[in-house]
Amino acid sequence: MLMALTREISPSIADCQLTHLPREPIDVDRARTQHAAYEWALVDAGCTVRRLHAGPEMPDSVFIEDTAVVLDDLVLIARPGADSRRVELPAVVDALIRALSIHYRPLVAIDAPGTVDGGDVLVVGRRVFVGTSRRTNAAGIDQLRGVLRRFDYAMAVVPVQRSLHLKSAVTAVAPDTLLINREWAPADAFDGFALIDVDPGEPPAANALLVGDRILYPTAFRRTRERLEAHGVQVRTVDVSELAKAEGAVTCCSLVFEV
Ligand code: CIR
Repeated sequence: MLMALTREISPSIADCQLTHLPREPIDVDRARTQHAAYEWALVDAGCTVRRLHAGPEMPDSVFIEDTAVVLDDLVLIARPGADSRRVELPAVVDALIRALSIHYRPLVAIDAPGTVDGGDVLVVGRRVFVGTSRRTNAAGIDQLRGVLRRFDYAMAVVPVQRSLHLKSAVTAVAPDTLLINREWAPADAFDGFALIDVDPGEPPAANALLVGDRILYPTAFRRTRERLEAHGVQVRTVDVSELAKAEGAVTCCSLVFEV
């Protein structure tokens, strides 16, 4: 069974972290409506969705992807690079332990001074790509390397430029195909994969969430969507325009895994 953990939009989302975008007013009701539609798209794709509660002390709570990475053989508890986001961890750990209780996987946590944001960890089969963004530091990457080696995953470090996370620059749209903005992540890091480039007029369009036989994908990137469909990718669009003002996209709003 496919499970998706999501998290409520905090009433304080207006105070979210911002790195590359200017602060703009966020319509919280509209963001919540969009988020609910996103959750329905996950249900449509075959997921059982469990939404965690969020309080005002965690403005970025909806971006649950940054708190953990669920792999087939283990669960990695991340340590977000932004201090304000560490308060998000305990409830996610709790929910993961409960969700995975029958299909046990070891939990491994990144420790201080290491930092890793889940948005910097792209898992494709047994290959794991880790972005060196402002949120993921060398100590975090060293810890990850040790852990992944123990579990027999191949790990590669990818420098990220001008984007918040690795997965703002590249994501998987099929088991052997990646969607990429080569200006933000170097294409030669991904040997063996077919690459689809984002449309040059849509730099933030590389973030797609692959769930089963389709991707969830922002309505905003019409031209890149045409490219994806021309390559045979089945696209289910979701409007995430309010969450985009908080520098979020589609992968960041869920943790999707088999239970
Ligand atoms: C942050 O800066 O942490 C949030 N405002 C946005 C996080 C988006 N997460 C992601 O792309 N994985």
